[in-house]
Amino acid sequence: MENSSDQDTHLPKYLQQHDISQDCKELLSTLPIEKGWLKPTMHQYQGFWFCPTRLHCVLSCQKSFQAFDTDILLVTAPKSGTTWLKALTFALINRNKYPNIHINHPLLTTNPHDLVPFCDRDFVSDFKTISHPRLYSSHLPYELLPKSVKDSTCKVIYLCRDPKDNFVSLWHFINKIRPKSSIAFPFEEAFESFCRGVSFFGPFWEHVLGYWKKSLESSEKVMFLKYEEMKMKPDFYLKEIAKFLECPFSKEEESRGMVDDILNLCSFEKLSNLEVNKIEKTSYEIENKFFFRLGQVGDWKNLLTTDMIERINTITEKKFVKHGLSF
Ligand code: PAP
Repeated sequence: MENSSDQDTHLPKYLQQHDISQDCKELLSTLPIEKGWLKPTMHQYQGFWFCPTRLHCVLSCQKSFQAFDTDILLVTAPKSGTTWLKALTFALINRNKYPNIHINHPLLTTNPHDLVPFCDRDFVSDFKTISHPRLYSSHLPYELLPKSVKDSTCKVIYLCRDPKDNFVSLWHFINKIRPKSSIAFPFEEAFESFCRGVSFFGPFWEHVLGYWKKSLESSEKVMFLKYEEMKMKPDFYLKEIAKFLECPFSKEEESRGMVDDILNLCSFEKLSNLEVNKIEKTSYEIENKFFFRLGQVGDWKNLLTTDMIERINTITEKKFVKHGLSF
């Protein structure tokens, strides 16, 4: 078996540990620590869990990222539908720029993750060249967003997903990107970790609640969406997103079939079958195909035991019901 630094070189670059700043290393040594899903450790910073490399990026984002009032920020807990939301919003706000959606649209040749960067990971390199209004994303909990994001009038769209599907999707994804030589995190152990809140940017429930509460308080700032509802009524929600971003579809656009065109372009079936998403990698070296698995609601029924379902449902009810939120 290889040691952990040998395994590091088989991970995407952004998960390799040698670039972590001295400040971050010092901070890491003071934080609560748990066994990681992918890397040996995860660390709890201001109530949320991170692997060391991402915490390094999060700290520099918090320190230096400057939001503009016109920015659009897409936020998800990992595996809640980030790729889909990125595609939809990119296509929506650029619909005048690329009217010929079936022929020369960037989504036909570029993975949504390379069109919409993460401010908590990529901003140092990419954010100077991004055109306005800037569209970018984050997995950060509301509490940890850079101050300028909270203070500005920029718009935040949050997409969440049933924690059971979120866990199952995360489990599959981690196993795909894990170096082949590394020891897998056993399913039961991963479930245990997830339920105790120890998952990327978790606790999952606190992540969701932060944005849910903010959306109730300030609905012009934060739009709160559920993956399951979007799957059921995608046209309704795409139009709602357009209204939220103050670029509603005109009657003429609707009658031209613009809403359906965008939904078709961004559908799981279309995106997952594009050459770019079958054989290429993102700029941060993850195979694009790993972001497309099933794209359905309810796959948890195939993996979770009755006890697991009861456990996770109980946590969800306990945490969410008193805030008027349910799945
Ligand atoms: P990320 O947070 O790491 O970027 P994210 O896109 O949220 O990943 O997670 C991928 C999930 O979204 C996968 O779910 P699954 O494992 O349950 O299948 C993936 O299949 C699903 N997904 C990707 N693209 C789409 C799409 N266009 N429509 C619906 N679901 C999608």
